[in-house]
Amino acid sequence: MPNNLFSPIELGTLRLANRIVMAPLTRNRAGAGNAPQAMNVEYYRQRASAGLIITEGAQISATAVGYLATPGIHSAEQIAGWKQVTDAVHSRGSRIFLQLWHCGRVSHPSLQPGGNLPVAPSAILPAGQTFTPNGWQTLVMPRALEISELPGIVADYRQAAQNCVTAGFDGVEIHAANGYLLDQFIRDGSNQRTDVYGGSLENRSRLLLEVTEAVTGVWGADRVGVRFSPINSFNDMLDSDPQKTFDYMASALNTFDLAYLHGMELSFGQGAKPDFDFARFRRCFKGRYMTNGGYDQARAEAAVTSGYADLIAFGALFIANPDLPERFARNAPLNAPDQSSFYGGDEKGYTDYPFLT
Ligand code: 8OZ
Repeated sequence: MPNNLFSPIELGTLRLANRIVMAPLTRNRAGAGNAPQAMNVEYYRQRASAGLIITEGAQISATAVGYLATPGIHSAEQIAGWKQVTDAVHSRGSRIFLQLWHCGRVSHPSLQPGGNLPVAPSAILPAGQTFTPNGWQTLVMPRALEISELPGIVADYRQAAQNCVTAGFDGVEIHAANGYLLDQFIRDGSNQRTDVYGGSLENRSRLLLEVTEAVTGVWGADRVGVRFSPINSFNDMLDSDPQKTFDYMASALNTFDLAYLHGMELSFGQGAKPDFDFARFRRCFKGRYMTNGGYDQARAEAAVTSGYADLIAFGALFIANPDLPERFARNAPLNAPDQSSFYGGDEKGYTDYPFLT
């Protein structure tokens, strides 16, 4: 019998009840000090029939922030807030990884400590906007990181990973997708460095691999996943040869024996969508593959039964259907996601989607 969406799966010593994953989803509803608050606890608790929950991106440091009201994982109150979340998810028997996030150039001085410029591999102005205390703001020219600052960024990832242990998580996902800092180093449209962090693929992978080394040093490799988005032009991202770049990145991770590689297979940016062979990319990675990007139940089942993917992450469907696995199992109708309440706001469009009766 081939596996299906409801087959349990082991990630190292971690047993997941099914292969239905709640995708990482920015919702901009953190509380004071960017700490998770009661409604966030309820939101994740409601969705704990997923085999695995990956949290929304959480800032690894105060400078890693890129948007208003996104949670961090660097202060005591943030760690305490996340502990409430992990306790709630564990009380329902599910598992939860935190997504480690550094936004890099996708930020704004109004969000940064001291009103400083956001940081990036290179001083290249990205087209785009972010949501700040003063509403939507156009992105600004970032400051290129000095090579001497990079060990500090790796140390911030290490400390954030350690904070995830304290907060009771089961593991972490390194966000290297969607145009944020690690992706900015990987793709050559945003990285024009002339030091050992730019130029060749080996150099462009360096920060990712140093971060992965640091984070797996805290957690063990089998509790760490990495997320890429090879064709996503969101946040003004571009690469001159995405297939070569991301086949290289996927292969480079093989030395770690990670829990999974996570491929976000869509583009939600304005730029051109390059040709890309995801099956080839997936084969470059020798471990478990999690796929994401507009999957419905039928496509997800096909991806698992064919062996293409081991896990499927659902985003919008999990926003709108807190009991998504049960709905799939019963072939029940799905609630439609309300886009207008995705980012920011209160319980409306967050914890008030109905369960099956
Ligand atoms: C949408 C809006 C804000 C952030 C990502 C964290 O794309 C995000 C994000 C998505 O990974």
